[in-house]
Amino acid sequence: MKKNTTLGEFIINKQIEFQGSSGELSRLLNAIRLAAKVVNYEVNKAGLVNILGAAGETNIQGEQQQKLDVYANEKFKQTLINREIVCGIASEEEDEFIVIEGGNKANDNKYILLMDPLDGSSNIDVNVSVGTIFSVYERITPKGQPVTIEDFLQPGNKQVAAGYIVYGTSTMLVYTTGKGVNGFTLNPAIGTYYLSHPKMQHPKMGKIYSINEANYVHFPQGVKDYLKFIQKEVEDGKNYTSRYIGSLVSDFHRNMIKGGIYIYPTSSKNPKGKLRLLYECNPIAFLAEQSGGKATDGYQRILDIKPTELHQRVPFFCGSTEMVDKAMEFMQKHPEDSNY
Ligand code: P6P
Repeated sequence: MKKNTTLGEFIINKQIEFQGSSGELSRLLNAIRLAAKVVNYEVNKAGLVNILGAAGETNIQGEQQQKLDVYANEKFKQTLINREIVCGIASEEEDEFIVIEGGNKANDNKYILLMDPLDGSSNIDVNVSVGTIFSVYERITPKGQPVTIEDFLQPGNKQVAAGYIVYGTSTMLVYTTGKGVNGFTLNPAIGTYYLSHPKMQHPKMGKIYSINEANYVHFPQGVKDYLKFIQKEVEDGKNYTSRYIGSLVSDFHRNMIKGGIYIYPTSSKNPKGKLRLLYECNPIAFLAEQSGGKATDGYQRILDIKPTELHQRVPFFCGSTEMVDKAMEFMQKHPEDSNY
């Protein structure tokens, strides 16, 4: 497909490839495209108006909600509900999942969406890139009635689509529908996304490792051993570098382009890890695998984990296949840490 293809054209062309598709997924992706533009506008001007600072409330994670968190959550919800494209939504910013009634029409929709509307929001005040992460499934309960928690607790290997918007030096929308990963860059002057990164390939090996080493003393032994292995490699003249933005979307995006591994392990502070399985790890894992990378909890494939709770957390090892495999070698010497 030619490089100056717009996201709209790409979605239409891809829909044609999906034999017998109803167009619902295309409409869903177009709704995300619009909401992303609206949020991008606010994120980019956040420093200019009094939209920064905590909204004073805390979300279910016990984290101060930045006003932009709340704003992004509302914008994505509003766009999806107004267009009656999905029958249910789950969000990091919502304690419970949202049933979208909207007359029987909405209940007849087959897709649900899970999202982290603004991940890394603690970076907003210091002008570091943040992102929106989304994950799409087909409902599994019968159409025509309200969705249930069962629809949201599907393993990541059932995802229909997943992606992120990274609000960085440029705004990009990167997504997959299970046929590879493609990246689109927003031209803010005209509000159009253009295909800038077709068929993204995650390098099998890299030299970047992303982890918050301040928690080192609390890490499981396998992670400590992996970090010691890297330090030994550096001693032996191998080239590694530590890069940690504190924004999952940004760290993953960089590693997918340059190669690298991102690790958020368990620790005494986060006994199950910090990242949420349903709307952070599963979508990022889907993108990682679709671009040739890998994502595990240190022991098993993220996409095979059967969720038990909406906001459950898991340890996350994601990125270049050879780096994830090496880290897992060290983790598997300590099976006791697999029972988080
Ligand atoms: P820490 C942001 O809150 C986030 O969920 C990810 O985007 C990021 O990688 C991680 O948490 C940062 O966590 O504990 O290192 O500040």
